[in-house]
This record gives sequence, C-alpha cells and structure tokens, in this order.
Amino acid sequence: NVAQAAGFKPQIDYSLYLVTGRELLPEGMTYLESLEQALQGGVTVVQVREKNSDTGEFLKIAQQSQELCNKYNVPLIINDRIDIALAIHATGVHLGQTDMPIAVARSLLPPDTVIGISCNNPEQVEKAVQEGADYVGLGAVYGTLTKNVTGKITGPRSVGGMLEKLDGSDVKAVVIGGINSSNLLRTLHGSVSTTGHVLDGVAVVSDIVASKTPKDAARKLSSIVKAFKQAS
Ligand code: TZP
Ligand code: MG
Repeated sequence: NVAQAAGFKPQIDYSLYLVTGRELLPEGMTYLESLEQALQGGVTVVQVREKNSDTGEFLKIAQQSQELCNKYNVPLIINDRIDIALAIHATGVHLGQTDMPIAVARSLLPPDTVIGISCNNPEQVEKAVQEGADYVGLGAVYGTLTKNVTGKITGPRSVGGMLEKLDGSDVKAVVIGGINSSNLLRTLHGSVSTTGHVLDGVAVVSDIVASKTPKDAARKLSSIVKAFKQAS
C-alpha cells in the first residue's frame, strides 16, 4: 500500500505482544496497574481486547490504555473494532477470520494503520499475505482457557508450516495460545519453517494478566524472547 511504499508505516517490535483480558486480573489489581507493570516489564506492543464490553466501555478502556502506552512509547492495537481504532488513532487493528476483510478495513483506516489477522493454517496465512496484512497471529499453538478456541490447536511444528508462507514478504508473525515462561523457549525454537523462517515474537494474555506480579512475568518472557532473537 501507499504508506508502506512511502516508508512511513510504523515499525512495530513484536517481541512481546500483550493481549489484554480484564476478566483474568487477580483480585486487588486494577487493569491500569497491571498494564503499567506489564509495560515496565518490557511488553513491546499492546492489543486491547474487550470481548464483553459495550462500545462506551471499550472506548474508555482504549483511551486509558493509549495514554499509558504513549507514556512508555509502546504502540497500541485494537481488537476487532475499526471504529474504536479510528476514534483513538490507534497504531493498528487486529482482525479475526470472521471479521471485516483486510481490504475493507484498509479502505476505512488511515494508510499507515497496521493490520494484523489471526490465522490457524497455511491457507489463511497465504491469503493474509495476498490481502496485505502487516502481521499474522498464529495459533492457538497450545490449549488455553482464555479463549474458546475454534480452530485446531496447531503446536509449534505446524507454526513452521505457516511461517513458510511468509517467505519473501515482510509480513511479521507472532504465536499465541497457552504460552508461558516455561514453554516459551522451546516454542520459539520449535516454531521454525524448513526454510528457516522464525517468529518475530510471542503474544500472551494470562501469563501476564493473571499474574499478581505482571512486571516480573513480562520481564521473564521478554528476556527469553531477547535471548532467542540474539541467538537466531
Ligand atoms: N487467540 C488465540 S488463543 C488466544 C487468543 C486471543 C488466547 C491466548 O491467551 P493465553 O492466556 O495467552 O493462552
Ligand atoms: Mg476478532
């Protein structure tokens, strides 16, 4: 697209991608307190995901999240809702397979908006590349209680098969679903295509959001991704 060609598309560091989930907060921890700790711990990009909120509530949370992310210079992505992304001038939107098509979303949003899409198999990844996605979220790689996962659980091996479809494009990739500090390193190592394509990062909800010490949780995850990236 025009923005990309002109070179002013924001370059996102996908290393540690926090997806929010207010339902999972531990008792006594506010959403903004948890988010700020996560940012301090090294989250590199945040997606606000509000599956159970009305528009007004989503908008308020999005605005508050944006303010906090700005303070830490971390880009913000809105799940599903183009209108809310527009309203707060978010860096990006994240779409699902049953949401608005990428081309339509693109036509509604400013040209420098980052668009990501969830993919569960190589065909969906291929289509995402053709349609001009900026990044893909691959998964669910493991089982998770955070979301009622509809597609199959991929496992790292099939992530490799999906990553292969990104060869020759600059579309970035993260994995999501059941990732924590215990399985992260082997997930990163296992999620590689036969052509050597590796992940750009990892997306996490509960390991950070459900933690009573989200800063430590994020720090742990962040250091693992950094070590992996330095070695690869
Ligand atoms: N999409 C696929 S799995 C998932 C989403 C939003 C939830 C991942 O949450 P968790 O807690 O990191 O397993
Ligand atoms: Mg969606």
